[in-house]
Amino acid sequence: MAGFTERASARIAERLEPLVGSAHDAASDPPVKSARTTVVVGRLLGAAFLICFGTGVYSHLLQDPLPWLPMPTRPVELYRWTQGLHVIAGTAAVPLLLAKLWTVYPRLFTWPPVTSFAHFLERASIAVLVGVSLVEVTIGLMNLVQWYAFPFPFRATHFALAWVLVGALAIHLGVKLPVIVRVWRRPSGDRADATGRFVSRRGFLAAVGAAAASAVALTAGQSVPALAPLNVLAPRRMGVGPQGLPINRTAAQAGVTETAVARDWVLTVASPAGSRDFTLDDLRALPQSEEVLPIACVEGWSQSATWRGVRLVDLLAAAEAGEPTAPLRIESLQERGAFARTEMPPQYARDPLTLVALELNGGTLDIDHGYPARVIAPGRPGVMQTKWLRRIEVTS
Ligand SMILES: Nc1nc2c(c(=O)[nH]1)N[C@H]1C(S)=C(S)[C@@H](COP(=O)(O)O)O[C@H]1N2
Ligand SMILES: [Mo]
Repeated sequence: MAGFTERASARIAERLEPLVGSAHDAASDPPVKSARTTVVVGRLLGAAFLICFGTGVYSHLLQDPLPWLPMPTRPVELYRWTQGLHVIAGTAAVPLLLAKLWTVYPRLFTWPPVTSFAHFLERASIAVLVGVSLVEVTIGLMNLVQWYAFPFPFRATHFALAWVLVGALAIHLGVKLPVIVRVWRRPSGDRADATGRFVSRRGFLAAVGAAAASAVALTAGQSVPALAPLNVLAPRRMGVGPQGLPINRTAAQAGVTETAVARDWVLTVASPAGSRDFTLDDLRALPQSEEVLPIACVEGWSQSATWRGVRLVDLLAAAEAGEPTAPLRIESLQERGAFARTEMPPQYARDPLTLVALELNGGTLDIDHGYPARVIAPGRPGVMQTKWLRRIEVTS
């Protein structure tokens, strides 16, 4: 099998070579900018982008579910892992992308710009790849620090560009296959450049690796407990916030400081069978359950916490709302904003771990964590864990 793959790629490489023109590992290239360096950095960057793509698609499927593709509620930390990985790989991609561009940038401005149709395809795919990659990592980083200084919606744009990036990456890999295959087969080794200066390829790769590792080490602590002490760059710190848990949007930012503590607050549970209002005392009088579940924010930070409250299935039963078979509509006291309303697919509503939480880490929910009541469900993105509940509707 390995022999076959090797022969096939060698054959493709042979065929493509005349189309692509001279490969750029000419002897005059300094080793630090040799094809080998570019390919090695490219491999890592490609891996980082593919991790980002896979975990990104997963995140979008959770946030915009397809009716025929039910997403899993377990393991409870699954989204914590996938989204933590997404942000870690995206962070590592920044130094890798800069290094990759540095090794090739003189070639980006060669003249004449286009010599053949194959060359045109190659150059067009590279232009798209470079442009889209830079935009993707830039708006991704800006989203981490919640700096929305661009005039387009983040999530839809980040997602659409990801598909463009993966398409351009596939074309790029096809076109560059001869160089990639050649590098794969030839033994490595440093050599001095034409001017006699010795620029070490290994040294360069070590520096790039160290930059990527530091970027990850100084931020990954927002989701990886063991690295928490090193987290000096990420905006959220593990354990820092009311009740030892970070906050994404405060009650003041959501405009609920008065409605959340109003004396006449009730949680309405509605269904085709009718509707029932629960006061906070009513909710406290129902059987209480305690679960350890994470908040896993799309922006990369995540943390486990102990939640206590009414199982959603018990609440629906108390309201005689029946077994959920369609998405629940969940509304917050918050009036504006994308998270004021969310939908919960039925498998989460039926999961016994899903709570209408009234307490967090042993105390009454802090107002910034969603007092009087919030949703907490296993395996879901933080954005769907609606705070300051007002109404839950079972649809059919
Ligand atoms: N009503 C409402 N609920 C919300 C939000 C919000 O802005 N409004 N933010 C969500 C996001 S993005 C996250 S990560 C979690 C954070 O929960 P915490 O602030 O209790 O840690 O709450 C979610 N619930
Ligand atoms: Mo979030």
